[in-house]
Amino acid sequence: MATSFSATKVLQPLPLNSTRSAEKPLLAQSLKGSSSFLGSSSHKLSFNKPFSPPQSQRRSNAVVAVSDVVKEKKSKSKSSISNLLITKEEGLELYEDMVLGRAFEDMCAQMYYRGKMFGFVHLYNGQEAVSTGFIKLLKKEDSVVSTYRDHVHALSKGVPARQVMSELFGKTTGCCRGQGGSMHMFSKEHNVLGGFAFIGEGIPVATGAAFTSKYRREVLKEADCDHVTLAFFGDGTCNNGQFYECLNMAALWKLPIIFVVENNLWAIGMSHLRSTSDPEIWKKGPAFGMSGVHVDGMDVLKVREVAKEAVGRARRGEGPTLVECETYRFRGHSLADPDELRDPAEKNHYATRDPITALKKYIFENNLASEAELKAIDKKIDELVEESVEFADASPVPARNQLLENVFADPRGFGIGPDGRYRCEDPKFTEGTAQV
Ligand SMILES: Cc1ncc(C[n+]2csc(CCOP(=O)(O)OP(=O)(O)O)c2C)c(N)n1
Ligand SMILES: [Mg+2]
Repeated sequence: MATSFSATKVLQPLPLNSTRSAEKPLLAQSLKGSSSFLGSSSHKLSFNKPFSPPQSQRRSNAVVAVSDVVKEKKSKSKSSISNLLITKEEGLELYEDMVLGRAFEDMCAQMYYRGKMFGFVHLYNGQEAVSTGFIKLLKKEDSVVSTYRDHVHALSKGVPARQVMSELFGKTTGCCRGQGGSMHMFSKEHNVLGGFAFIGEGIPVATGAAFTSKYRREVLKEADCDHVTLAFFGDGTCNNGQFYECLNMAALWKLPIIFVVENNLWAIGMSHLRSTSDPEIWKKGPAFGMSGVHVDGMDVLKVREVAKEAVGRARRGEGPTLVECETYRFRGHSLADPDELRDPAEKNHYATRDPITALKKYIFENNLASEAELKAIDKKIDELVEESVEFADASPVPARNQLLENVFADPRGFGIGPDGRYRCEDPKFTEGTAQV
């Protein structure tokens, strides 16, 4: 839909014979970019200044609200049905997925503080429009690669809530049999190729998955193999070398991959604008010969329009896309983070842009569904999430001898002693011995 792209900034790769000299000097571009892009309040290191909405207003030419897109469409045609960005069924599917993500994460917070989960737990609240907007367009065979903030990506891709919750509880019924935990969601069946604790670690895995699809189609002649891969990662991760290496390879080999940057403006307590020379991440796509797109990541309909274009390009064999979704996390970096570094005014500003509220508004304004219908979805999801907790709680913990499974290709010599038994079966195993 042509109008939807008024909601975004899109850069196509430069033609081979063009040079940067035809453009504005890079430094000027970057300075201009940093003064007119992104809504973080701390880029001038003015942590205590009141949050200034003009930042986001100044870039509102590029990122407009869904309601504006709709208004624009309405003025061109009188048929309201054909103007809509989604059908009723699509609207309800998107709503349900976002509500599931939110309710699941809220429940995780409760369970974490009750001591049901171990290690770090990073929640996705506020970013739901990105996961839903992209993943709900995928086929089952398509792959998703996530980060440590991975529960909701797994849910959107169809991993049952009870399997994700059980994994968080470290139980055998979890999607990794309780061996992965919060940061390592994986499901072969759903082509969720992992959450990763090290930042940037998933990007080469995603690039490899995309290479596999291309190899199967072009070398093994599996003509129907048009699978695409989505790699999700954050703004802070874009300052990591693996990101650039993979952009290069993906563009070079025209891989069916979409690099989805969830720019929530912060990397733990480090402001994106303070740590990145050119904060407009989407511009890095054309530098490698691929399209770069910036989209309002608090608006699921705009994300979905951008995703359609990028997924279509990948499926047609026309190569990768770099999409920067500008979003915000509503909670601290992890549940162990007191979240005292971010300006409350900034947090309040983004709270007013809640992606679930925005979709609800769109649904009501366009008479796609009634309040009762949405409430029924809320209730269904609450029950589903409650059930996932009951299931996880009642599930068994793994046996001790599962500890080293899937850690080494052949655990003999590492985890298995000369008697053929797992060393971890020795009651003294957890006391820490140099032999293991
Ligand atoms: C290789 C590596 N270096 C450092 C860290 C520590 N670390 C954990 S999260 C994080 C910030 C990442 O921020 P971003 O990519 O913006 O993702 P977000 O948490 O905002 O989703 C860092 C530096 C890590 N996990 N891995
Ligand atoms: Mg971030």
